[in-house]
Amino acid sequence: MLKFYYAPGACSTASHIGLEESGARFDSQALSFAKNEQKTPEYLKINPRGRVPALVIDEGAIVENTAILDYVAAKYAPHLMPKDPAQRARAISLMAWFSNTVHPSFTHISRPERFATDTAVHEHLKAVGRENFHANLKEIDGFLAGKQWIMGNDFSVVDGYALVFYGWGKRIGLPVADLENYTAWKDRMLARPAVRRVLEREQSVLLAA
Ligand SMILES: N[C@@H](CCC(=O)N[C@@H](CS)C(=O)NCC(=O)O)C(=O)O
Repeated sequence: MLKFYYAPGACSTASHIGLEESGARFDSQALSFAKNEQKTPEYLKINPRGRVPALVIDEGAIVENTAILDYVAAKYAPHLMPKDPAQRARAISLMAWFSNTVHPSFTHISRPERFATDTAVHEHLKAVGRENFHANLKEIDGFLAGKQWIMGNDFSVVDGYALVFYGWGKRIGLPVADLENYTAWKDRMLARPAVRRVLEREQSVLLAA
């Protein structure tokens, strides 16, 4: 049985949605960041970096959303990743950008101490992070223009990843409703039963008015 570790509202929602959409059977365990449960000796054996998500399979633990999502699609639900090699490369490219650029722009807002020990510059880092994160949301909005799903006509694991950032934007009070393509797509996401199950389990801000 697969075991999935996540924290409600964290980037692990991406893998959570991929798993739920895949139809695979999995056990899940929510970790509380408020209680620092991602740093317990038990969890550090699973992911020594002390981060979520982690998916434990027979062969050991897989960490990083991009890897978990590719694995889940390959093993349980091939329709959740594009088959065409060029489209598949674009899907991985987008997830890599989410992980290496979009997510860290938000981390500057939520954890400025990771980027500078001088507390005097933390407010500045947060302000720059906010601008960069908002610019990234606008880029995603542009990317979704004229599309049903982020890769085009077919829903994929990349969609679940993109939903994380809309929720974070809403959480910090960015004017996400002004992002017309992203907002219309978010509504399509919320109409998917598997996505709703995950958001309800995580008590997501996306379900709040
Ligand atoms: N690139 C990684 C990022 C993992 C990550 O940074 N997760 C955050 C939650 S969004 C975390 O576990 N933070 C806990 C901490 O920093 O203590 C991925 O996509 O899986």
